[in-house]
Amino acid sequence: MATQRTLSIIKPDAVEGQHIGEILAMIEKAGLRIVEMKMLHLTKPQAEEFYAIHKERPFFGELVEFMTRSPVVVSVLEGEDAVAKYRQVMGATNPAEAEEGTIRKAFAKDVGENSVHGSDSAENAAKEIAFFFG
Ligand code: D4T
Repeated sequence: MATQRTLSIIKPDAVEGQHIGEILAMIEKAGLRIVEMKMLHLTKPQAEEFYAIHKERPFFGELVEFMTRSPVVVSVLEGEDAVAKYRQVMGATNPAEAEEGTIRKAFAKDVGENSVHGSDSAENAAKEIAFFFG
């Protein structure tokens, strides 16, 4: 597998819970390199655009409200097979199904407030990185 880049978001619940440092440590321990990073407070239009693929889903309104509740930490991670590797580090979308040792097992409350986002393909990673970092 070649070197890839993926986009990570540490979501409002994890920032509010003061888990930024622990999550970044888990990312680095997995062998992923943080090559860009910033903290920002998403606006409603930004959150709606980022999650546009989910706009017909029943949870869309809640998702946008949650993602704009307080600041997030956005970063670009680089490494061998980074997209799949970071999704392993994150754990399942529903923390009740997340494996021991994953970020969501450690910090996430439920499927809505699930602490982190990671791109789900190399193609989406490129789009999401461009969305935040140009
Ligand atoms: P993200 O996109 O945040 O990395 O999450 P996943 O890739 O793991 O999960 P997803 O695309 O299926 O969901 C996107 C986003 O919507 C929230 N969500 C999801 C929710 O609030 N209720 C739900 O029932 C589902 C399925 C959580 C993540």
